Amino acid sequence: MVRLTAFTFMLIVIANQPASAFIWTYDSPATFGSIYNIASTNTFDSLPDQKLGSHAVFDGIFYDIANDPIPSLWINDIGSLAPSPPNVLFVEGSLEGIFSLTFGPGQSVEGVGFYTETQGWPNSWIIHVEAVDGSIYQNTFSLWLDEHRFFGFASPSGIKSVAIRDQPGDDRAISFSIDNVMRTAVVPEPSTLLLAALAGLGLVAMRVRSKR
Ligand SMILES: [Ca+2]
Repeated sequence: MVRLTAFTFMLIVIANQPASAFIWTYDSPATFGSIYNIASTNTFDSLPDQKLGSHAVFDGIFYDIANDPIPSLWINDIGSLAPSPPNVLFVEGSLEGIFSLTFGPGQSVEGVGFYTETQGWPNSWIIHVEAVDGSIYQNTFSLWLDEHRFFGFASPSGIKSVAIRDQPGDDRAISFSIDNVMRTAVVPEPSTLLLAALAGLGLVAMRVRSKR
């Protein structure tokens, strides 16, 4: 009965929210992959070992480390226990560094998912996700040495960015890898679509005027 009441309450809360004000989270890649139409999955395994610097783009995903004096992204085989060995995208940053996944200016995806994995030592991080409609999901997570965990996020309005930074207080720099990055199609944000539509209307108006 208590459970039913809680469920009913939850339904009422959901019913009162705008339909798009959500970020759904998934901890199983199988579930995530069965719900969403996955357009690309990057295992990083076909890429040679290399240092990428503070910015890289793969499969329409922009990987970046900001606010960091010595940022580095690497493709390497440091993740021996990675979900798809040998290679991972390894993120090496300082305490202040913020690692992010975005999809280009004015672009979003319905869903994005990936594994995180530790290298070297256990640590804690803050993960921060923003949707196009302004919804925010934020949480902390910890991983043991060589443990990996899947994170999937989706929003009807579109996921705009996923950022990971160090959890203050544990005095350890961001140092982790990500692997098997899945995403749905990259689409322009609604505001971008509106601007494009307005620009299109403007062109039509100009053509009509020039014909007169
Ligand atoms: Ca891999």
